[in-house]
Amino acid sequence: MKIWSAPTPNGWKVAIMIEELRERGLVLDDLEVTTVDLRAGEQFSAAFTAVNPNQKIPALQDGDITLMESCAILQYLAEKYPSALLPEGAARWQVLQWLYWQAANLGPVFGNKLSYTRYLGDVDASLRAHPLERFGSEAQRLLRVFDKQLQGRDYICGDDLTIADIACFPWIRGWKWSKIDITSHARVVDWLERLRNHAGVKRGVAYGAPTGEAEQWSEDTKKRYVSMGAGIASNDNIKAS
Ligand SMILES: N[C@@H](CCC(=O)N[C@@H](CS)C(=O)NCC(=O)O)C(=O)O
Repeated sequence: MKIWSAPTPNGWKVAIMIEELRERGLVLDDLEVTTVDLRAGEQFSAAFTAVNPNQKIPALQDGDITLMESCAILQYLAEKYPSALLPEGAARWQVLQWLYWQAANLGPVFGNKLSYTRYLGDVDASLRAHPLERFGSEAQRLLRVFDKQLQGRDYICGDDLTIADIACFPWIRGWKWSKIDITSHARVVDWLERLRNHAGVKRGVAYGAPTGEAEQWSEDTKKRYVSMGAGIASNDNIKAS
């Protein structure tokens, strides 16, 4: 089985999944993880496009199956290596519902807020004002939905960590970077701390991070991320591809 990834929120979902499966004693020994250099534009290469026509990480290939979309990959891995990360029966639908909620709402909204906050500095401030307001207020609405769901629950769907939590975690943990204030959502803050303490989560977020920087980036790493994101977010790049 091959996975193409990078140290970004959607990449970390898969890294955390691999490490949480290992925490549960599952053996993923036929696994090969390749890092795609997004700054160098490797996602646009013919070889990678053959695996993922959407030209974004992560992607997976397992025998005849090729998959794009991080949440589809989480579900695939959870089905291939069964565990409480994707329970059976009615609980499964709860998890899948929140997994799709992440893919359709939390990811795009937090991702767009991040882009306008950090990566589109060359775009006139007056043009950025509306998307910043729109994605900022929508992010706060989603956090209210999330906080309410966590009422009486340690994890999104109950007492156990699932792939829905894994999908949401990398975006929520980057709240300072995207300048989406989570501090008025007490249950989300507690949930974030709970997730951080999982051994698999700790190892997963360290994938691709300079040693010791998984939680707190150096100024050099921040600069590197801004330049990487600026290239990805720029319209010139979209035209070129
Ligand atoms: N909905 C997709 C989003 C994937 C995505 O946006 N990946 C980003 C990194 S987090 C990427 O590859 N960006 C490179 C580009 O846009 O050129 C998923 O969940 O897999």
